[in-house]
Amino acid sequence: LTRFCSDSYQPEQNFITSPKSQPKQFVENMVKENVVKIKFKDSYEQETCQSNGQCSNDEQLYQVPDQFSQKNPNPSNWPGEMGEAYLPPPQLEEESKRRFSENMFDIAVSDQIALNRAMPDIRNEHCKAHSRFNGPLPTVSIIIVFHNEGNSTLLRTLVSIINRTPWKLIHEIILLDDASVDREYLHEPLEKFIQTLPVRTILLRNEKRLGLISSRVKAAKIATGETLMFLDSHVEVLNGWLLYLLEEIQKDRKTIVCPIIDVLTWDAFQLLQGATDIFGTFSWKMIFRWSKIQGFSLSNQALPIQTPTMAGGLYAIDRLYFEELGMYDEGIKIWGGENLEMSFKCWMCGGRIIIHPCSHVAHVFRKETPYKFLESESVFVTIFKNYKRVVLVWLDEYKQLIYAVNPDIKRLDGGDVSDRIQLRQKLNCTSFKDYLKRFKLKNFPFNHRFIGTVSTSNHRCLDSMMGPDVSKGLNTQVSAQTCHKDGGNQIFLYTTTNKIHFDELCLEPGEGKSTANRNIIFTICMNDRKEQNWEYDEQTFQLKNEHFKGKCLSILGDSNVMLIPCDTNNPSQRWTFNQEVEL
Ligand code: LR7
Ligand code: MN
Repeated sequence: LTRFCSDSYQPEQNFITSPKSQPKQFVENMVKENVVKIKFKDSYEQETCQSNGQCSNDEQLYQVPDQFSQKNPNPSNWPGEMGEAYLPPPQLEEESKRRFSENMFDIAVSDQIALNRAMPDIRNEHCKAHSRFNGPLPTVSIIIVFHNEGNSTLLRTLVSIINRTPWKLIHEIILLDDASVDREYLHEPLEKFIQTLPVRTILLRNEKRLGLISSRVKAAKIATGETLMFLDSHVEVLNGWLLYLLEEIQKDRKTIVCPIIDVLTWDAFQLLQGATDIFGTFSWKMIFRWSKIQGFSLSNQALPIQTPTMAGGLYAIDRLYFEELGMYDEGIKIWGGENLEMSFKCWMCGGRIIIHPCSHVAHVFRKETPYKFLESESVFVTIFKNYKRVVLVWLDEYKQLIYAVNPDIKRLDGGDVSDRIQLRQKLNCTSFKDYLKRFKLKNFPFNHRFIGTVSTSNHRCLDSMMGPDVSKGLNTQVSAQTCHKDGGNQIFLYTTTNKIHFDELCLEPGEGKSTANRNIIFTICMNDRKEQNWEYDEQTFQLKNEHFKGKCLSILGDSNVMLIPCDTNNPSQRWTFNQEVEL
């Protein structure tokens, strides 16, 4: 067995790992003069060591460090150790409430948790069996952009990186302060803090706020590592996280690799394991979504999973490949949609995106966004303009569907995208349809029969009555409303396999006694589920359920959409599809 020596860098004797203290005070006590903004890796060099204590400078071997070999682990009763929940005790409640809105997570709780708290090794057995890597693996520039980040959350991000990553792989860490306001601890204390890190760390500041996207581009332009690793500024990386990611890039440089995103709760900083049987998709409203893999098997849990889209915050990419792909569209302001731009671009132009189930990074999920976007417009306007750019450049004819469902995206002007269209031409990319064909995304079929409103002869339209988060619409009832001609929730899609979709959900009769009429609800679409299949009778205009023979889709009363016995005389069973989107 080999493991990393901690002789040259002893976390236990150093403030980085020092416990419960208030980080700000802490840093000031521990670090003396000399404010420099760049710390070059010099005297500290991690080495691989034999269990007999003999160290070798084997450049080729990387091993997932065994965190329990730490000489002096923190007492197990310290707050948050092993990712346990820590809720504010009575004496902390006041501070906890008062400061909550600074970050929209409980910074008072975070401050009580050691920067080097131990975390469980949540890798599965298949991953644990793969813990030695023969290199050389590419080096990495870790890029962390932050705006008004909490102190202890940012420092814990850094300490977790130092404690759980072979330093020889870290070419540098680039921190970019995106014009944070009134946060003294992000100035001198942070500058002093990074001096103590055993890897080269660069701290840059934006004079004016650029937003996450332009900031990442700015950082990437000065990065010199072979790969880039983007992280949010409130994460804790877990054992082995980076090795699995870099190995995939080593195998194929046109690969974007994402870790599993585990959850740190905003109230208790508790570690909750992220699902490993999921992939990314996106909704008709251009919102990133997770989807479960059907029939996921245990045997392949150490193998990466291809994902059509990524969440965007945490991923590794070859630095020159990032450049080849045109980095990000800097017309995208603050953030939003950039993850889809990167996803479409990568897949449509010869690359691939994977999630590695062995790589775990825990991310603090906030209660809500604590900061403003642009002064001049609302968050939604900024985000929809961003989406508009992505739609114009990448979605081809499918943009009509997005526009129909979200007229704001159609209406808003995202600015000039000609340089991004040129990029797409230069990269020689395939069509959006080919991308859909490859993944067979259920909500974006490529050979469907119809997209538009579905109305009865008495001018009532099917309506989903859904908010922006379609997943919240699962198991809710389908409604009938006056046809309003504004698209949105009245846009449905009818497939060649007789399913009626709203986005990723399908219409299906809900539970009920066999004799009773059933409400129609939204459920997860499943190929072989006959209850979801509706045969359209072009003579009678009825929609006949394939499972419940002799029953038809109908409106009862004003707005109840129900399954009732078919009756050709009933005008509420006579449906018309009004094609509104031509694909
Ligand atoms: O103006 C800004 N400048 C910044 O530097 C606004 C934000 N930021 C920083 C901020 O400090 C943070 O480090 O940008 C990062 C992301 O902002 P968050 O943490 O407020 O938002 P989020 O966690 O919801 O971010 C997710 O969605 C964004 C929009 O597309 C980005 O893609 C983020 O990178 C993304 N984060 C993740 O994917 C982590 C996992 C969450 C999920 C799913
Ligand atoms: Mn975040």
